[in-house]
Amino acid sequence: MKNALITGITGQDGSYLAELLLEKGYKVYGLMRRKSVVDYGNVDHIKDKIHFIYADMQDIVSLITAMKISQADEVYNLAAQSFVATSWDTPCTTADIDAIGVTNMLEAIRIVKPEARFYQASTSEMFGKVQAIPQDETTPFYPRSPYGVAKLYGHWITKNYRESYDMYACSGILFNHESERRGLEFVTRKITHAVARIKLGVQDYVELGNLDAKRDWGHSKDYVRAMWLLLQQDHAEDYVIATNETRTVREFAEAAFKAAGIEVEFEGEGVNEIAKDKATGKVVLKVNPDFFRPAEVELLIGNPAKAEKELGWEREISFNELVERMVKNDLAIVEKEIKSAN
Ligand code: NAP
Ligand code: G4F
Repeated sequence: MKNALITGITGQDGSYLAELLLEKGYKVYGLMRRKSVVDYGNVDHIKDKIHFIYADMQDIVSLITAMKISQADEVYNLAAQSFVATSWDTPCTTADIDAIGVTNMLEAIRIVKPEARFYQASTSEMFGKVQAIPQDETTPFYPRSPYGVAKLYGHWITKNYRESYDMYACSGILFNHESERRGLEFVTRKITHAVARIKLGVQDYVELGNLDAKRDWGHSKDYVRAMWLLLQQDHAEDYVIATNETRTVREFAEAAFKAAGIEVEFEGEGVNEIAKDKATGKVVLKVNPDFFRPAEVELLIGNPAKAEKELGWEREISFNELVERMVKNDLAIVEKEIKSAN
């Protein structure tokens, strides 16, 4: 039996990865942050199978202790302040967690068990103002947010520890991946949750920012399989994980409304753009400039050819299935809320 340590286990990816590793027979350790009300987040349903360790990415002592307790063979570093918009509000904390936190974890491994294998959750946000289309492992980076900049440090320090200490340390450069467990503030889940509320009559419209931004969206369940594959190779290398399809936020919204049985049409431009329900003429989407970012990543589309060829990875959940699963899940959640309120 192998031991795995997952930082960020309570988040979206951490929960799917924990399920995958438990299925594979790993003993799974997960880092938890202390909160005033105990909250297991997305792993509540499997909490009895996980060995929790209280720790924080900003506290290297707690990470050294976590390595001593877990004696992890594989460490998956998923913990992060992961919401790009907030990184302009808390740039220093974002850097402490997403940049220095990676060094803290790498040092803890180097001190306690240098032969442990290390996965770093790198991101397509590092490509930012893209220098090539599509983006692959050779594309130069140009981050556009404090989050992207901090993650770029995490990416390079991982490569540096691989080269300096011959550690098995690698990064998956993952493009956007969503799911039924996505945080409510990210645009996909914000849309599917609002669509469910609009469909069930408890909300009139959703307000969004830049509808022209393009993202390469996959499902988290497919992407955590890639994380595991990255740590099972003969030697450590970095890989892009993506679908090679890109869509605008507008297209995601259109697909989500359609999945709930609402056909929408868009009219107007820029901040005056709206979407109406074709059947009723009611406005169901408005643009609100408050949701625009100080600097935007306009277009992301990844080329996962290296991962497909060398890891045998491929995504199984299509864009339409992703949207349908998220809308169906939010319809069930909102329906339940309505019933319990009555
Ligand atoms: P998420 O749902 O926001 O989860 C983030 C996790 O990090 C949570 O478990 C959170 O714990 C934990 N965390 C935050 N600050 C911490 C700290 N100081 N110490 C310890 N734990 C801390 O994120 P996700 O979508 O699963 O993403 C997982 C990782 O992949 C992140 O590093 C993200 O930046 C990266 N990534 C995500 C995507 C994507 O599209 N989802 C794409 C590329 C890369 P609490 O529950 O205590 O808040
Ligand atoms: O859903 P988002 O907040 O995700 P973003 O910024 O692409 O970041 C996510 O993916 C990264 C991988 O590329 C991860 F590293 C990161 O941790 C995170 O998981 O925004 C997507 C796009 C942006 O262009 C944003 O400006 O949607 C646009 N958008 C338009 N209206 C909105 C909104 N985003 C949010 N969150 N809320 C809106 O109302």
